[in-house]
Amino acid sequence: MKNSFRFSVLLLATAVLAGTALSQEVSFKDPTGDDKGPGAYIYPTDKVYAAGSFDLTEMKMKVSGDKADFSVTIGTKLEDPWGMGGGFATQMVFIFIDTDNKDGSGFTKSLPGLNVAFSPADAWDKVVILSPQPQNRVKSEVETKAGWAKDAVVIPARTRGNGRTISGSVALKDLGAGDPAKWGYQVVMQSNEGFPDKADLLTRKVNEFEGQHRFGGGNDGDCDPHAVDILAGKGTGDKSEIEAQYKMLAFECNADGTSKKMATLSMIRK
Ligand SMILES: [Ca+2]
Ligand SMILES: [Ca+2]
Ligand SMILES: [Ca+2]
Repeated sequence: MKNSFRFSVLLLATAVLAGTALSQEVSFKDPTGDDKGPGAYIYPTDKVYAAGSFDLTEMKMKVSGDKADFSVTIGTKLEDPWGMGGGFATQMVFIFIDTDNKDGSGFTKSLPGLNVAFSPADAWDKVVILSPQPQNRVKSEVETKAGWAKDAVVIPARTRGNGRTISGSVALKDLGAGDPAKWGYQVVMQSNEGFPDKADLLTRKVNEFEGQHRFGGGNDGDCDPHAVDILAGKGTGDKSEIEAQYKMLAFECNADGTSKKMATLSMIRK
């Protein structure tokens, strides 16, 4: 009797310890008003692209047990004007993660349609895609257009928009081993394009001039980052992160629209 009592106390203590170790949150904030890519991007003209729709304000990853719950908050209330069924429609979010912190380990190129690179020190190992498209559609786009990355792409079974927040859960093991608090993160805010260019992964283009469904302020070629908002600096939401973002997304094009200097992203770390 005495022994079995001691055993259950031990068991309880272990469960409490494991509980604290396995429940943790990583979060970053982003300033408002910087949903302009490298500084001059303009939203498409159709009214579905409401002001603030691509203004990242926060990214949270909450680990509980074997799950990682991601939530990304933007500058306005989410709407579903295209009837996607998940409470949002125009946004698409890429959360790149450097899980091993090893210089040169991972990918320095990003996914097709984003037109950004990562520095070798911040090469990414996994990317979580939050899209209003069904998981199978995103998966098949990845297989067709980015087969090289298919084992690194993690897509929640269901991604929902509610209020100003887009959220989705994935299995922690799909992100890798190690301590999520020590990983590097970068968030790229894009727009869900149901009829993408043949090489683009459901992403909306940025052109020189904005159109009904095209961002403006960039280049008609693929030398401009197709990224409307990203994390920068220490990811605290400080106003200085606006300039840091514009600097990180700076790009140069050749006359024919090919890249002279590609925007190169770094990871944000706690
Ligand atoms: Ca922002
Ligand atoms: Ca472009
Ligand atoms: Ca930003």
